[in-house]
Amino acid sequence: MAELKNDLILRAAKGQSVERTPVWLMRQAGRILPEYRAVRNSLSGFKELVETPELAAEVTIQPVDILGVDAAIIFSDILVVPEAMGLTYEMVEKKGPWFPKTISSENDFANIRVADPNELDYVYKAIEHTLAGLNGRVPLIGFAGAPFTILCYMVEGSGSKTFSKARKMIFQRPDLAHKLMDMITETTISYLHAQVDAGVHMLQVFDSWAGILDKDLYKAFSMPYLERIADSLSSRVPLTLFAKGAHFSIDDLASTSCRTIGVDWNTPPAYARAQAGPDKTLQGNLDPTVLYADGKEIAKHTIKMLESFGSEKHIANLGHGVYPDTNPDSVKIFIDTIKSYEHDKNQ
Ligand code: 1CP
Repeated sequence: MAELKNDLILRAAKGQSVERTPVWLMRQAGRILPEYRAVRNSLSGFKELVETPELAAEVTIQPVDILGVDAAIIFSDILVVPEAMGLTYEMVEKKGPWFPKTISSENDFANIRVADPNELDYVYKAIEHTLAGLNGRVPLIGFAGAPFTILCYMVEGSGSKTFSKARKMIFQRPDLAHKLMDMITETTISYLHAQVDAGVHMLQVFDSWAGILDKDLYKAFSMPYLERIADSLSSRVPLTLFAKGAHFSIDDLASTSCRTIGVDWNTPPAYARAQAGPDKTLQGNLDPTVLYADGKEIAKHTIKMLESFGSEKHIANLGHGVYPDTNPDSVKIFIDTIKSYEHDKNQ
């Protein structure tokens, strides 16, 4: 594999010193770039792009070329895991994912299985193509959804503001919720190992719906599975846990073997650091809507963020994925402000 020319993000994740803070954006591949839409519009839909390794690699590399980020994230979706387990999804234009079959009772388990990681071969091929195209310019991040967030989609069948069917299962059939998350966890662990085998340099686990639980439920229904994933993978590559909305569980996340904890924009950096302790790297956390402001304002908020996190053990990012109608020039201001910022290391 090509030697990395820019390994800032890996050093920051490991807690080593860096010349400047590294930066990337959640959901940077796709969404905001006209170059992405050109590729996407030439195809039958989202799934064709995800399942065509050459094209997935092309859109993975676009933000590195166009925006100048310090890492690429493989173009895929967290929903490929439930699909490999037996629940196929459809990506409905302008609406989002939809699962014709869901899990609501014991009987529905007949439709699913722990997936053979080879079923996701197209992802590993996309990783190999991406690494060849990157040629060591920046590291490549692999990812998966957290078992709890995947359960939300498998039970609910689509996006939701409340995921009340998933929460209902936790109270009515906690045994089924655990059985399902056990299967998701096993699938996810072998899937992430296969991504590392294919060459990704680091991993992120997205628990996008963590914030619909409280601390006790999160500890009982998400943490054990995140722990298993972190324990199995973090000796191979640095692993980031991003539990959106779960500021109340940063201390629990910090007790796992992950290297980095993602911080959403609602959580003050000083609070996150106090909860996480001194060892972990923190990632985040600019409010994505700041990127709708004018350039001066974007730079001001970005510098405030950099100063709040400090010069070490920080990977700059937004507090959640970049919104689709964000102007790429504004993203560029965010990135360039970070790249040109010099921390006062005497403070
Ligand atoms: O092409 C299209 O127009 C479809 C839009 C799209 C894209 C570009 C979806 C549908 N998924 C993706 C790619 C994707 N998804 C990436 C890789 C590239 C990137 O954008 O950088 C990643 C990392 C994801 C992860 C993902 N998918 C998450 C976790 C991160 C987060 O934003 O919280 C979640 C929750 C999903 C589910 C999903 N996929 C797509 C949509 C619209 C949704 C959300 C559905 C909902 O509202 O519940």
